[in-house]
Amino acid sequence: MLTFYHAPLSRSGRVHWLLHELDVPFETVRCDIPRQDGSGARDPRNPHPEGKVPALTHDGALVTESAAIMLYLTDLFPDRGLGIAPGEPERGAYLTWLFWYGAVVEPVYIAEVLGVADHPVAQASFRDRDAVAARLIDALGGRDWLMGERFTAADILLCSPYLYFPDATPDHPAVRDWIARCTARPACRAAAEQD
Ligand SMILES: N[C@@H](CCC(=O)N[C@@H](CS)C(=O)NCC(=O)O)C(=O)O
Repeated sequence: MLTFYHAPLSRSGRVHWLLHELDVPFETVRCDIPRQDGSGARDPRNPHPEGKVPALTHDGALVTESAAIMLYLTDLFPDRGLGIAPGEPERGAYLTWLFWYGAVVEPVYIAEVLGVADHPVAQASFRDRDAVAARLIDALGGRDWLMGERFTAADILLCSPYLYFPDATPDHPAVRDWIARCTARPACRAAAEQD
C-alpha cells in the first residue's frame, strides 16, 4: 500500500504528477505544512522526520526527498516505463539527472534568492543558473526528453521549478518547448486539477 503525504502548491506536486503518470493505486494524506508567509503548521499525521512534504510510505516503510521518492517509485513499477532500470545502459544518466537536481539545481536557485550566487563557495560547489541552463539546453537539443526518446521521472523533477517560478526558466526554445511538452501531459493536468 502506497501512502502519499502531500500539500498542494509545494514540492510534493511533482510526486503527485508522477503518481498519476504511473497510474497505480495510492492513498493521499493532504498535510498542512508551515508556509513561508507564516501560515500553516506541522501536521502530526506526516511521518517525515522534519514535517516536510513530499513523503511516501510503502507498506509502512518511509521514503523522503523528491528524487529518492521518484527513483523508488520508478524502480517499484518498472513496467510503467517512467524510469531506467538497473542494468540498462542509460541507468547512470537517469540517476545523474535525479541526483543533480537535488545536489545542484535547487542550491543554485536558492543561492540566488539568498544573494550569494557569486560567492566563490557557491560557484565552486554548484556553479550558477547559466551552468544549469547549459546542461539542459545541451541535453534537449534535438531531443524531446532528457533521456532522449523516453519521457521519465527526470523530466518531471527537472522541469518542476520552472512551473512554480516561470521567470527562472532558461530563455531557450529547447527548454521552453520541453516544458510545454511536459505540462501538456494528461497526468500533469490531472494532478494539477486535483490540487
Ligand atoms: N529537498 C526536499 C525539500 C522538501 C521541502 O522543503 N518541502 C517544503 C514544501 S515546498 C516543506 O514541506 N516545508 C515545510 C517546512 O519547512 O516545515 C524535497 O525535494 O523533497
